[in-house]
Amino acid sequence: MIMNLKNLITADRIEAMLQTKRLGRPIFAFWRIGSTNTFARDQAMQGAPEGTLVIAEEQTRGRGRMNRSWESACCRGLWFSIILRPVDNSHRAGLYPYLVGVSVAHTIEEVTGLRPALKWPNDILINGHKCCGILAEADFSNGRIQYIILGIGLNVLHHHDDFSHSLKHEATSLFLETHLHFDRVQLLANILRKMEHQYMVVQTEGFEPILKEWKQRCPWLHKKITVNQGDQWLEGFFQDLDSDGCLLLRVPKKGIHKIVAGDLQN
Ligand code: BT5
Repeated sequence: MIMNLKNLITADRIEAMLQTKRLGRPIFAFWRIGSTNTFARDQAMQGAPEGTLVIAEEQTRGRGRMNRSWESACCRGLWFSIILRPVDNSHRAGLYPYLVGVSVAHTIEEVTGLRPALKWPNDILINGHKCCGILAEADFSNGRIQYIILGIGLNVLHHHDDFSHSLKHEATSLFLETHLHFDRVQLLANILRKMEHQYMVVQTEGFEPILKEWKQRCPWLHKKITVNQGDQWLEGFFQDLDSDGCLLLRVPKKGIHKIVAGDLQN
């Protein structure tokens, strides 16, 4: 694909399109970086304010959960991290990925007309293929949340050949699903606006509305599922999410298991 230079991600273009008060201010925009989450964490440790955005056209060491890697092809996606510093510590850090999931799903639906599925804990799928992953990392030192880094990877302009062989059949992009060339900066501005709105909802109403919407967008809820926890596989029914964002798995004859981390199999 030939990239139109006008569509590259730059701090100036982001600033011109932002409609937020806090999220996306200030902006660190890179051509290439190891991982936006790692850079954001270093900035947060040095006192960077809430709302700080770190974004890059390419990541050479993009990270997923549990030391997995995240493919971040140059100029194809949105690879970015946001620093939050929630003041009310009853707000549980583990719930923020749900805020991101709902915000990104909303935005995708708005621009594509497709309804993405949210898969526990924090994948976004279109037609059964993963188009977005979320990596949240928090520092809880001195008895409170010092910062949360919300890392978001969204495949936007990828053609099949932009994915590695192993991902070709499991990943997708907005382009592959719609054949439309989205302006990634406009998309970013829309996502940040939604995230800021949801963050305000959390501050006034807590996470309940977000968890409610997340569940409406999760086709696995109330279905039979298998959860992989490393060397353990658990089979049961996806009963609910609890108020901490843990998955409640009802295992016949064994009751409810509370799952904090794992992967849901199809
Ligand atoms: C995630 O982990 O899905 C979280 C990904 C977060 C990436 C963002 S990009 C900006 C920020 N900076 C970072 O360094 N990271 C964040 P997990 O649930 O563990 O899924 C990882 C798995 O997704 C991999 O093992 C692959 O199977 C698959 N995968 C990797 N790259 C992908 C891609 N581009 N699209 C779809 N699936 C991918």
